[in-house]
Amino acid sequence: MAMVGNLSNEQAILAYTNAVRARTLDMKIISAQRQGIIGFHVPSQGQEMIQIAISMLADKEDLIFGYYRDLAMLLQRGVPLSLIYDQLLSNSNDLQKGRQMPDHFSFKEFNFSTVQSPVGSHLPLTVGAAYSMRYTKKKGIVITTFGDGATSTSDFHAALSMASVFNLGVLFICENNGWAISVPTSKQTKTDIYKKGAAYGIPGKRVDGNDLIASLAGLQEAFDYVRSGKGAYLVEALTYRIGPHSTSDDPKKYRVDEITDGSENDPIRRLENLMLKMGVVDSASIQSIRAQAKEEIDKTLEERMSIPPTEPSSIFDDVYEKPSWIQEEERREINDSD
Ligand SMILES: Cc1ncc(C[n+]2csc(CCOP(=O)(O)OP(=O)(O)O)c2C)c(N)n1
Ligand SMILES: [Mg+2]
Repeated sequence: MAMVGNLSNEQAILAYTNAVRARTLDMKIISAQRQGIIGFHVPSQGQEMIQIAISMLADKEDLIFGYYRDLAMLLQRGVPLSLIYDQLLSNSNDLQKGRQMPDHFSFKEFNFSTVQSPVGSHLPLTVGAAYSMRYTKKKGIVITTFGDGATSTSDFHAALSMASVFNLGVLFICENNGWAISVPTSKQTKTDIYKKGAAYGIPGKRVDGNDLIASLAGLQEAFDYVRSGKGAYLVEALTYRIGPHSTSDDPKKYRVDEITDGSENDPIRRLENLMLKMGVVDSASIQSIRAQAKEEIDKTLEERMSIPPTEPSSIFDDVYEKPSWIQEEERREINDSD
């Protein structure tokens, strides 16, 4: 039977479907941002394959410290679309009660820790989390993703150093999309990112993050290494940011797009072509996956938009065990001004 890599047909189709869902969702969010429905967005387009590969290999008990561009990873991990929209909309169903910028997700049930805004600041936390997991004899490893720009922060180096010295189970995965906003990777580093592990005694490898099968094969070795208790591992996944850094950015000012949505070198198109070649899907099933994704993504946004926003007075919740009289007074003022 023809197969895509070592994947069953079901696994390949699920991965493809989630990549298409992520791409479609991304475009929907940008459109909603332009209409003033969602405040801000950091697109994940182009980076879907490495993210899907990470989720395919991660176990449920593994703790993920992702970053703001990991939409496809979340979908493949099984996070419901409705919860993603609730966060983006800051509605009253938002698990973070509207206290985070859009895309700064936190899904405890899925072992996905809160996305941090300051670049690289989550990396030292992964070391603490891995230490705690070992101390409390919890199963699983810690997986973290970050951009090429994050490797220029001191937090990256502090994290690698500590993870190595304490022999901790952290899988560091750099999603090198070639850019840190308008700064190309060549202005971040003169050496290859995956080689930086060597300075800390951490093995490193580079994978083609735009190819699902290559990503899975490359990552497997890294997962096996970390799971075996040997220590941390650094993977550099070469990928590409299709489109702007965020909805506040215009990349035409500083670059020519090398990969565009739907072009032959688009990672989703590459998987699609492979699946067609292996006879895993035909063009009718591709059309149907795409149409279903669009319908689900349009319909779910409509549905979640009807949920009322987070109550402004909820800003006082979860801060003190017993609110002071000043906070009670302020809460009353907010409620009275409604
Ligand atoms: C400490 C810090 N410095 C600067 C910024 C502004 N900033 C936000 S994202 C970003 C670029 C990060 O690039 P990279 O790590 O490659 O991730 P990418 O956005 O390309 O996925 C910058 C400079 C920030 N959020 N935090
Ligand atoms: Mg980058």
